[in-house]
Amino acid sequence: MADSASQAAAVIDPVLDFDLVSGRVSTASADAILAAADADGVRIVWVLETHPHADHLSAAAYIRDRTGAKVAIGAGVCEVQRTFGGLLGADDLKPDGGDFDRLLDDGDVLELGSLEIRVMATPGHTPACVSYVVGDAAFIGDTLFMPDYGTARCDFPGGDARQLYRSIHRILALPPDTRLFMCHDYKAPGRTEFAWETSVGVQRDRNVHVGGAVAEEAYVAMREARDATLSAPKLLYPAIQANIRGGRVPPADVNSDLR
Ligand SMILES: N[C@@H](CCC(=O)N[C@@H](CS)C(=O)NCC(=O)O)C(=O)O
Ligand SMILES: [Fe+2]
Repeated sequence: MADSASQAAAVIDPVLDFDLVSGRVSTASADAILAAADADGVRIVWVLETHPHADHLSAAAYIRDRTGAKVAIGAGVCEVQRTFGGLLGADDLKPDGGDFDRLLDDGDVLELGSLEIRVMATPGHTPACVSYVVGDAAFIGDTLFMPDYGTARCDFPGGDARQLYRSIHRILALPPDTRLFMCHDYKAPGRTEFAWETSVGVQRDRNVHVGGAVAEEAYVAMREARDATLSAPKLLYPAIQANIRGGRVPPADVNSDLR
C-alpha cells in the first residue's frame, strides 16, 4: 500500500520463504516486494503484521534491515510470546515485545505520508490479530476469508471462536463498499483461481460461515466443530520461532556445531 502524494509505502504480512525439508530460508518473495517498491519509486516505511503467523515465516526483519522500515504488530503478540517463548526456549526474546518497533492497540492511528492507517483489534484467530483500515480499504488478516471459503480457524493458543465472531462483525459494520483484502486464499472447492479482494457488502450477503446474519451461537458451534478436524499447520514451529522474534530466525542452540 502506498501514498501517491509522498511515495511512502507499507508492506503488509511479507513472507520469508522456508523450505521445510532443508530447514533453509530464502528471500526470493521478499526481494520481489523490494523490487516492486523500487520499480514504483516508493519508500517502505512500515511493515505491518496482521498477526504472528502460524503457517509461514515473516520477512519483517529482513525488510526492516534492507529499508529501515518500522515493524508494527498487535500488542497481543506479548501473550503469544509468553505462550510459546518458554516452550521453544526463546531466551533471547526482548521483554515487552521489544523485538517489534511498535505494538498496536485498537484505535491507534499510523501515518503513511498523507494517509492515516486506522488499527482495529480483531482477535479470535489469535489474541494479537489486528486489521488495518485506510480510506475505503481494509486489510483484515485472518478473520474472514473469501466469501466462498468462510473464516479463519480459532483453535490456536489464545484463539476464540466467539471473539472472532465479534471481530468479524466489527469488520462487517464498515461501509458496505469497503474493499477487503484477504490474508490467505485457500480456494474453495470448485474454484481454480486465487482471489484476494472482496467487499463488506458481499461478505455480509454471501460469506458461507457468517453471511445472511448467522447467529453467534450457531457460528461458534460450527467453528469449533470444524477446528476439531484441522491438523496443525505444516510450518507451525518454524513459523512461530521466527515470528515471535519479529521475523528473526532463532540463534543457534548452545550445543550447535554450526555456531
Ligand atoms: N494446511 C495449511 C493450514 C494452514 C492454516 O491452518 N491456516 C489458518 C490461517 S493461519 C486457517 O485459518 N485455516 C482455515 C482452514 O484451514 O480452514 C498448512 O499446513 O499450512
Ligand atoms: Fe493465520
